[in-house]
Amino acid sequence: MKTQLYSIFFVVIASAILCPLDNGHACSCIEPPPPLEALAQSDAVFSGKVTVIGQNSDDFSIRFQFAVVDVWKGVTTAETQVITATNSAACGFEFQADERYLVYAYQDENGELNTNICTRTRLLEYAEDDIAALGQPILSFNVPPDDEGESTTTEDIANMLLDNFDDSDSNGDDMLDYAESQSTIPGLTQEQFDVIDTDANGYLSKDELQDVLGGNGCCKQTSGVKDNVKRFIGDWLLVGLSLMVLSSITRK
Ligand SMILES: [Ca+2]
Ligand SMILES: [Ca+2]
Repeated sequence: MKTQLYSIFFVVIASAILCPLDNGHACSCIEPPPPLEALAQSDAVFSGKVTVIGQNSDDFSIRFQFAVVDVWKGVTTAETQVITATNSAACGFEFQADERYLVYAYQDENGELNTNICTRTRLLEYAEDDIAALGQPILSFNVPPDDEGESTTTEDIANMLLDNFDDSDSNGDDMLDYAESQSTIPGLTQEQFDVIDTDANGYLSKDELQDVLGGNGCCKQTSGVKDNVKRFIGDWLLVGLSLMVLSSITRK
């Protein structure tokens, strides 16, 4: 019990010491405009995954390399770099490796893309409203594979198209053209489409889709289940650990 009181006391003291310092240097922002206005004001808007952190950075700024996924403005390459201040007190955005973000960036005097926490830049998983408002990207690149099992591979694309074949086939000719395929997978690129369209007639047949899956559509779903099981076990391990820590504290 005593230990507990001490630790609460410590936290209170620590925050009293740390917070004023932090506030003294805090970055203050005005509320960013809604997505379309932010799009108009930005030089570049794209979604992408952080691949390299810190190359060619200096004391004040840090450079992040992104594998670009979707572009709404200002990026034409599959890789791009964005600079931000080194810490959040200077409004720097703390990008994490391998995470996906929606980035609103502006060009500095050297023509390099910059962003900060005062923009609408955010983790992609929290950017649903922005994505909806921004609409169709003007450009998309092959999504770089990651370990979250997202729809990235040709197999995944074929799986999704087969699952939604009849819904996608809006003219009912038993084939999917590019536009019909995009109605199921908005981010689908012509390149990805062409890979599956093996006879290059501009249409995907069920046979072509099944060929991609080796005829039996194996694997994908089971690996998803495996990931979920792994996550589930990981969660309970954490809960167990926290309980152990708690009980050891209260015992004292
Ligand atoms: Ca069709
Ligand atoms: Ca075809």
